[in-house]
Amino acid sequence: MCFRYLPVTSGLHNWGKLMRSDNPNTIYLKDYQPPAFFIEQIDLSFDLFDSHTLVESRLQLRRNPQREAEPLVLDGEQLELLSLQLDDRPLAAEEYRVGATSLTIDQVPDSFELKCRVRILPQQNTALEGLYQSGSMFCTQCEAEGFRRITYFLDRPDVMSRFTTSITAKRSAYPVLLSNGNLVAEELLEDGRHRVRWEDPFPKPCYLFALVAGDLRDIRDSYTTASGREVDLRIYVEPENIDKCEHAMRSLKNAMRWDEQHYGREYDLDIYMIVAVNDFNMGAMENKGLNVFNSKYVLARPDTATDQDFQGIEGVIAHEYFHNWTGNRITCRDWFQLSLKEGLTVFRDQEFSADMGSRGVKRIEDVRLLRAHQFAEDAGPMAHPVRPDSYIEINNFYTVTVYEKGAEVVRMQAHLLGPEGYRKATDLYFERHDGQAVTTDDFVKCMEDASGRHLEQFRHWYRYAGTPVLEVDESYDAASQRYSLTISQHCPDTPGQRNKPPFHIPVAIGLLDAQGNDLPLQLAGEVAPVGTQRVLELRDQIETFHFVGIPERPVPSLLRGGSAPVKLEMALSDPVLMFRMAHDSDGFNRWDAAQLLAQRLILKMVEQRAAGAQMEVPAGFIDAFRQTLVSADEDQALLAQVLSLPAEGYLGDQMEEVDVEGVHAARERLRQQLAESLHDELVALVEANREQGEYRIEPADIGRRSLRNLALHYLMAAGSEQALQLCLAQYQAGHNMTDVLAALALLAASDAPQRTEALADFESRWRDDPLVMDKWFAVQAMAPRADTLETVQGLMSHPVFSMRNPNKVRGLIGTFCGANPIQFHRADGAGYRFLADRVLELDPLNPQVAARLLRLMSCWRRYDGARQALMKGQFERVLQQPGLSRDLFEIAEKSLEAGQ
Ligand code: B3K
Ligand code: ZN
Repeated sequence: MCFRYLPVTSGLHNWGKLMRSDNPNTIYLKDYQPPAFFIEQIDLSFDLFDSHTLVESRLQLRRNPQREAEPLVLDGEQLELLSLQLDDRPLAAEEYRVGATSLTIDQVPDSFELKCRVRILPQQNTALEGLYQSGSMFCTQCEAEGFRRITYFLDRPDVMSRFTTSITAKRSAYPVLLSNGNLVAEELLEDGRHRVRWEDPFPKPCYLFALVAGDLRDIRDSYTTASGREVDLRIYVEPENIDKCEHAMRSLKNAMRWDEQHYGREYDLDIYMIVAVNDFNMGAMENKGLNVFNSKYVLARPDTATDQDFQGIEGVIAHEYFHNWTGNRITCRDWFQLSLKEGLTVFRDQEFSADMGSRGVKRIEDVRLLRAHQFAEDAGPMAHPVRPDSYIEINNFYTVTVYEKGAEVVRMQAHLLGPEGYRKATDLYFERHDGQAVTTDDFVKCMEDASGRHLEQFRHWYRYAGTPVLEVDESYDAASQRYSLTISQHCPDTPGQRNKPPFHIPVAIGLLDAQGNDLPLQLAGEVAPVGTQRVLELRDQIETFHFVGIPERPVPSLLRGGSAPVKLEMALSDPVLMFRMAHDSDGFNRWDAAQLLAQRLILKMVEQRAAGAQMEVPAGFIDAFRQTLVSADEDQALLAQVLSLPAEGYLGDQMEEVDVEGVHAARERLRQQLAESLHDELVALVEANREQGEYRIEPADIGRRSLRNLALHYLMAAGSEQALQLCLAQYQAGHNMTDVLAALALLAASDAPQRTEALADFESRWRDDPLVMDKWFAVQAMAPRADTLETVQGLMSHPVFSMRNPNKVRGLIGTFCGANPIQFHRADGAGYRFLADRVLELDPLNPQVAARLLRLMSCWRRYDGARQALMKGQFERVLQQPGLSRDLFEIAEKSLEAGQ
C-alpha cells in the first residue's frame, strides 16, 4: 500500500501538547471565517548552524476589509522570539503577547510590514514537522501546520503569499541549498559560508514552503512542455544513492506528458526538483517546485526494489507532480477541504498508473485497498465524511477516506459526465479557480456548470460517512422476456450521523447469456438497446429497472469496474459466481466473483471449525481454481489477482464478530488444500515462468512474476520438499528483489531449517541499505509464527532499527500490528500491550506516527469479549498518559467513545 500521506508530530518541548486537564479543542467546519489579514509577500532568511537556526521573516500584511478592528494573531509553535518590528519600529514588550501557539499584536494599521526574528532547533525536532534534520541534511515538512514551527505566520491554506527565501550555511557541509521557485542569487561569504536566494513567482499557502540543505548529488534531465518551454528536472539524493534515480526521473517525465495530454496542464516554473530523504513521516510532499520525498518513493534498482516499489514510485512521483495544479495552483480553502486536492489527485494518479501499466489490474488493486482499509474505517469509530465536519488534529485526517474514497467520488463524477464532459468540467475548474483557495463544493459546481447536470444529491458523498449497502433482487419472466432488478440502498449510521438520505449511485451493469456474451441492454420504454454495458443511476431508496428483449434468464454483472464505493448484497449461487469468475467480460467482475466465492467458502469453513466439524473444501471450488490456473493464454497479472485469496483482515471484516483463529485456520487450510490438489500444476507454472534475461518493469513481466510468486506461495503451504527447493532456488538465484523477497517472505513464514540462514544471508548483504533492511524487518514481522512477537521485540534492538525513523517503525511495528492478524491478536493480549507500549514511547518523539499506529487497534469492538477488554484496557492506559499529544488523544478518545 502506498502511504503518500502516512504521517507522525512534536519534539523536544511540551509546548502545544496536552496536559491531562486540558480539553483539546475541536475545530468545526461551520466555524470557518476568512482570515483577518492577508499576507501578500514574505521574505525569509535562514541562517543554519550546528546547534540552531535563525529565521528572519519580513511580512507584508493587509487587513481583510471584512474583518475590521481585530488584532493580528499569528500562529507559532516552539519558536524563540528574538525581535519584532512593525514598519521598522521595534515593538515594546507590552505591545504584543506570545502564547504557546500564537503571537498577538493588538494594535496594527490596515497595511504594514512586520519583521520578526526567531531561533528554532531543527536538530532536536524528532516530530519531523517544520524544519528538521534527517541524517546530515536539513529539510522541511509544512503540511498541514508545520510552517508555524518555522516562523510566526497565518498558517492556513487560504492565505496565499509570494515567497522569497535566502539560505546561509557552511559551504563544506551544505553545498546544496534549495527552496521553492527559481534560484536568483548565489554568493560566497568570507567565513566558509555561502548564501543563496530563491524566488517563487506563484503565490502559495505556507504549507507548500520547502527548504533543503545538504551534501547531495543530483541527476538532471530536461523536459520540453507542449508549448515548447524547457524545464530543468533534478533529483537530489545522498551520494550513495545516485544510481537509483532513473526510474523516478522516467516516471516524472511520463507524468508531465500525461498531464498535458489528459488535463491540458503544463508545468509552470523553469525548474522542478525532487529530494529524497530517509526520515519522513509520509510518502512525499508536493511543495511548489521542490518536492520532498521519502526515499522509499524515489530510490530503486532491480536488485533493491520490488515491482511494487517501482510501481509505487511511479504513482507517487506522478501524484506529487499532479498536485502542482490540483493542490498548488488551486488549493484548499481550509483543511476540511483536503479531499479537494487529495481525492482529485489520487484519481489522477490512479488513471496515470492505469495508462502506464495494466489498467484492469490497477483498478483491482485500488478497489482491494479501498475495501480492505476504507470500508473498515467507514465502519469503525473513526468513520468520517470525505469532507469532515470537525477534527481535533488535522494530521489524523490524512486518511483512506479523504484520499481513496475521495478519489472514488471524483471517479464517479468523471463517469457520470463522460470523458468529454469531465474534461470540459476540469478545464472550467482550472480556468475559474486558478490562484484560489476553494472548496469541494466549488469543484462539484464546475462539474455541474460544465455539464448542465444536477449534482445536489451527489454531494452526499462528501457529507456523509459510511459505506452504502445495495440490496439487489432479480426476477425474470420468460413469457415477456423481461428481466427486472430491484435495488434498494441504505447507509449505516456512523458516529454523529444517523438516518442518512439516499445517495446518487452510478451502477455499471452488464447481463450475460449462457455463453458469457453480453446481452444488448434495453430498458422498458426505450425504442432500442443502448449498448451492452450501461450505467443505472440510483437516486431513490428503492428502484426497479426493467430490461426488455432478454431471451433467456441472464447472469447479472453489477458494479462493473467497481463503479461506486458500495457494498453489494445479492443472492447469487456458487455456480453463478463460478460462471462469472470464468466468463464475465469485465475483468474486474471476474476478480470480484472469485473473491466472493473464496470469501463464502472460507467463512463457511470458519463456521464448520467453530462448530467442531471438519473444514471442507468442495471439489467444485478446486476445479474452478484449476481451470483458471491453467488458462495459460490469459493476462497473467489478472490471473494472479483472480487466484489470490482475500486477506485475513478483510475476511474478518465480513463477520459479525471476528474469529481471529478461525479465519486464519480456514484460509490456511484452503491454501494447503489447493496446494496439495494442484501441486503439479503449480510446480509446472513456477518452472515455466522462471525469470530469464534482463529484469524489466513491463506489465507482462510484472504479471508473470506475480503469478509465479503466487503459485510459490500456495506451494509452500503444501509443505513439500519440492516446494521448498523451488523457493530456495528462487532466493539463491537472486535475479531481482521482487523474486528474492517473495522467496524470503515465504521462508521467513515457514519452519524450514534454511529459514535462519536465508534471513542471515539477506541481512549481511543489505545491512547498509536502509530501504532494503525495512523489507527484512517486515518479512519477519509478517510471519504468522508463534514466536513472531518475541522476534519483533528482539529486532527493536537491532543496530539498524530506530524508533526515530518512520520507515523502520512502519516496517517492523506497523507490519506486525497491521499485517499479521493472527499474532497481533494473540489471545493473551501481548500484541495489544506491545502496541500501546510502542505508541506511548513514540508519542513524545513523533505523535503523527504514534497516532497512525494506534489506529491499527481502533476496530476493537469487532472482536470477542475477551479481546475487546484487553484492547480497551490499552486505550485507557494510553489516555491516562500525562502530556499526551493531540494526535494520540484524538484517536484514543474517539476509539473508546463511539458506541458507548
Ligand atoms: N500532501 C502530502 C501529505 C501531507 C500530510 C501531512 N500530515 C502528501 C500527498 O498527499 O501528496
Ligand atoms: Zn496528495
